[in-house]
Amino acid sequence: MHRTFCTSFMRRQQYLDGFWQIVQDPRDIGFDEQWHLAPPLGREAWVPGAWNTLQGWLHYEGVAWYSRRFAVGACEAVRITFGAVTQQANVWLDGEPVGQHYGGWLPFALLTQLAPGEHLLVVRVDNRHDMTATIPSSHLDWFRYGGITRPVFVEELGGPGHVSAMRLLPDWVDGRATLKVRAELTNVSERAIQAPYELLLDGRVVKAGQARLSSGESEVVAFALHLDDVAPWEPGAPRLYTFCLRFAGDELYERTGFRHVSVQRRKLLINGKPVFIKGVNRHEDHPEWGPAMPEHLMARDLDLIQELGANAVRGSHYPNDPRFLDLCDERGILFVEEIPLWQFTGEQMDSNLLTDRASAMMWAMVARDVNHPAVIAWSMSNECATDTPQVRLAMEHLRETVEQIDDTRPITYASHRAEQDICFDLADMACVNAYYGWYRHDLTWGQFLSRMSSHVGDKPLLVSEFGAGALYGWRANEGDVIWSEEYQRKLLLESVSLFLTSDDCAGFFIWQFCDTRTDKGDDGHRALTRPRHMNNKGIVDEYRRKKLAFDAVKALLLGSDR
Ligand code: ADA
Repeated sequence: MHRTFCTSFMRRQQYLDGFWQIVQDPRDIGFDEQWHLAPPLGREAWVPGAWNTLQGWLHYEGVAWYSRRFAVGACEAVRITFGAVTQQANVWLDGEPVGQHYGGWLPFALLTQLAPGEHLLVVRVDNRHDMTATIPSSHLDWFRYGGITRPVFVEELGGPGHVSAMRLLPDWVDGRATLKVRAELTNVSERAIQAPYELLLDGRVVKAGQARLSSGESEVVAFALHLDDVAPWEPGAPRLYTFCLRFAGDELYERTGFRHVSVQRRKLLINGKPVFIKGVNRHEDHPEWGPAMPEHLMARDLDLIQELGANAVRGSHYPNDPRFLDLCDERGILFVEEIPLWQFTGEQMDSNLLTDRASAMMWAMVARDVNHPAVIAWSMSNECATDTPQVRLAMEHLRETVEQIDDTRPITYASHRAEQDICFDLADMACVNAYYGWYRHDLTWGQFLSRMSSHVGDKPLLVSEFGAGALYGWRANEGDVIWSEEYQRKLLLESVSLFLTSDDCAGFFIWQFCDTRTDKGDDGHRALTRPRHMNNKGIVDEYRRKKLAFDAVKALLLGSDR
């Protein structure tokens, strides 16, 4: 998969970045007309990309077919990884179905045999949203992008072995590094094999074993290690280690760092030291690129986030591009990662399909990102009806799902149900979204925090969203003029100052880092509170131009000893 480091020197790797053919299928006739054999001619679209950034396609929601040719050389097997297709993907190779996947921000991989030479790859993408079967639903405050939004990656495997997955679960206990490893080894050849595998750290073998596999068979190897001479990963000193697993003609590199995340008496601790979260919420969004931002723009966002004096990002509201997480690992930025279960009601969640889809997303997200030291917590949902038994049941499933893979990180969700919430016992830290001074004026922030703090007891309490809309360049010298940069600055200064000094608060995430495109909403209603069809609560605008609040919050954060 596409990372900031090379994942294998033994495989021949190519990205299918570039222009693909794309054609709309608004009546969804492509299946019947067998477009998978050769879709009709359409136009060119850049992959990775969202089709909404094509001229004339901004609001297209429906089915579209992508196609392109690519070539491979002689090899035992070919692995094709899609970083993300938003939302439903069906894939054909040379007219044959090879796979399908649901879920817009998570990867899927296909393993196949291909003759040397050119092949036709066809992908049907469906980004329709509704209120009963899709996650997210059609009720949203961000944009319903569609397309092949993350890189497509082709790897030629020499075989006979293949390291098809490797999960590293790092921890730092009593000053020593521990690592749980779970790897999947596959035989991609047509004969049985018996071969050694080895795990290397900086060229040194730290674990070795044997696997015996019949043709096409996979085996999971799992073991735990203690490692000496290893330094911890810390926000100010993010030491990373790269592990290589080799098996029968294949290798896979993964990177991790060792640290222990815990919660204790209202505090979040990393390696036993309390850390106060000074964070921003960030959508993956840019006017020209949509969610498919190139890596240098991700890095530039982090430059700004670090300049602000922040130490954390909430990847609201979906699994982020793995390269963004790699950059966070490298820079020591903490990250809270979430599945796109956004504002679902109890009635909606009373559905096996949605609960299963949410659990599958949770599983895939944790499995994909468990190795990132920057990820310090998993978030199960945002602003769902956590005051209802149906959502509680779904949250119980989600928590169990995480625990099957990872027992080292706090689990949380963002609540806007305040004292009516009945799920806080399922969270290791309590995250609350509230917009005092913007949507609500019935309490002060101090009153709200002290109420919530008694409600959640000993758990760390984080304000996972707060903020105010400001239109870049809209200035008002006097009075509380909403939408002005001054009003946003005032609101953020007051709330951040309080959070930085309150014993009730373990941290905060400003809503939001940058202005983002948003959905027109039910009957166009949301657009009435979203000038420019944007969520304007960014402290920088969509082109990352700083609003007044940026420097003001920066001065506060840099001057704080928290
Ligand atoms: C909610 C939601 C965010 C955004 C925000 C807002 O809290 O979680 O996604 O919609 O409100 O701007 O109103």
